[in-house]
Amino acid sequence: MKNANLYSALCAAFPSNLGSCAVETDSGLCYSWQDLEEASAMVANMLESLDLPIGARIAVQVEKSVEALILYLATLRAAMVYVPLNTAYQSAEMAYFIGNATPAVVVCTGRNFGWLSKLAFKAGTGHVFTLNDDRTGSLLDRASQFPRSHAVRPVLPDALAAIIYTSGTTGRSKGAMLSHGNLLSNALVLKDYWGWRGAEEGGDVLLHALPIFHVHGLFVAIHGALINGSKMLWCARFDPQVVLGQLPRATVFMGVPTLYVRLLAEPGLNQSVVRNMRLFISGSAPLLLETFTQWEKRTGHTILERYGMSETVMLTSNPCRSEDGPRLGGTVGQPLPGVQLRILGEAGQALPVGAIGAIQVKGPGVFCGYWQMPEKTAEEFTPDGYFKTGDVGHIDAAGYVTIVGRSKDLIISGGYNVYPAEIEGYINALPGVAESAVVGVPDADFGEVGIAVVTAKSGATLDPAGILVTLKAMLANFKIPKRCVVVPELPRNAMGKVQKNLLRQQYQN
Ligand code: MLC
Ligand code: AMP
Repeated sequence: MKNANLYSALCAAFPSNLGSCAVETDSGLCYSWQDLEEASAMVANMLESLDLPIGARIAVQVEKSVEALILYLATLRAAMVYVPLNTAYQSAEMAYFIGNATPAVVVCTGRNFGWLSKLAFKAGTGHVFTLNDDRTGSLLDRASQFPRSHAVRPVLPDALAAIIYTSGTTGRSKGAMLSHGNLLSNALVLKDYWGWRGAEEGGDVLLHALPIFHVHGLFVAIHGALINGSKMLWCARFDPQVVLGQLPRATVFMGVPTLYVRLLAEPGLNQSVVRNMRLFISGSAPLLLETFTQWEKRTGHTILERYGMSETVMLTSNPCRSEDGPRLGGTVGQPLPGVQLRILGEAGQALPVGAIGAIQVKGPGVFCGYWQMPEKTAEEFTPDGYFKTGDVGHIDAAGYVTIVGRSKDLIISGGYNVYPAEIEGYINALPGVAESAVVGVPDADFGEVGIAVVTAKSGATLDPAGILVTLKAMLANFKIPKRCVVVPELPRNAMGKVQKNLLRQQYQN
């Protein structure tokens, strides 16, 4: 069997000088390529010693650290399935993910061990380890007793590498299953398309400031650097001042639009700070034309905007090389090599150039389905094998795609997805609430934020601030609507459906 393990491909690209720095943290620590190889070998050996079946899920909710990256690499090496979870998730959300993924191993911060281990053991998880962002925890203690060498387990391309939870339109999250083949093909395409420079061409250096529990920070950014043997400057969290301080040492930066908005607010952002930069990439949410233009004016660099999803990894990109065409603000560029993208009308007919319709895609990065949800998977694919993205847009004669909206009821806030149906479910269950509608409105910092519009049961009095406080105790902080208003009734159309477009207009300021 030809080995298609993603780790083998990443490792094969490590530079010949394994002692050189692979990851430098913002606290000044340097991890060499050899450190990544040996530490991931130790953790992989430890995972294998647990006698888990191939494909066992390793669910991870930890703060960003290089050790968390090592755990991801170890999971790949051991042919187990990595299930990263946002650190903002609270107990009810975690109970759902653990119940759905049924992980054999859960790794959490020491701070959360008490409640999370109880929850995991109850759901049948056999092992719960801790991993903190200061290189402590039972995971590393255990792994330190294992050998520093490890034979990567060979896998076929369709073997699962990760399950990424994306919220569902009906409220419950769905786990998108991504294979080694999905992730490797996308990493290789982006390596070429974005012109990553190997060490012999001066070498790219990636400034990594995104969280590592979603596709953008974990796959696009990390795979990009590793498969090119490029060093990463690692920021534990996004702090514009720290990023500005590191920019002169970097050549590539990836961010969601909010990161660019916040950097633009820094007086210290100027052409001198970005003098060594080669490429600024934006994605995960729409980049406003205003941000694109201001960035060009202030820095002299044209942001490259790309488009992707948890279910598909990256789908389209503006060109990197000028000979491939200009980077057009407001567009997400052209389909990447290997991606077939089409725009369909409401009756399922192919639309002409420029017409707005549903975006559907096919390609090597498109996932293997939703974990244990065959009906949902079937619903999201067309009979001829295209995935329905839920995004709405058009494509021009030169092949540039523009996203104009979404058919899915989704708010993207600072690059995180918030599904109104989930929040409405929680609000509707509160005492005195008759019904609610959560809508997204424009926001200068997060791009879009949620507003909750609520009606009371007859005779009940609601306290909008109290509703938000209650929600905060139950849900991840980024899901909490930024405002709550109580109204006598929600606007409805003739079919009785709540007219969210009217609410969006009414509350947009
Ligand atoms: C934090 N808050 C948010 C928020 N992030 N609210 C809405 N949307 C968000 N994204 C809350 C906080 O809980 C806090 O509330 C208040 O807003 C202000 O917080 P902050 O200190 O300003 O937030 P900060 O910690 O700085 O985080 C902002 C951020 C972060 C932009 C750095 O959200 C972030 O890292 N976003 C990147 C998300 C990402 O990587 N997405 C990729 C998905 S992959 P309170 O009440 O507690 O004070 C994908 C596919 C693809 O989409 O194509 O890439
Ligand atoms: P996620 O489920 O977190 O992977 O989010 C995927 C969604 O993010 C896509 O379906 C799009 O709606 C959105 N998205 C990603 N990149 C862009 C972009 N460059 N412009 C607009 N929307 C984007």
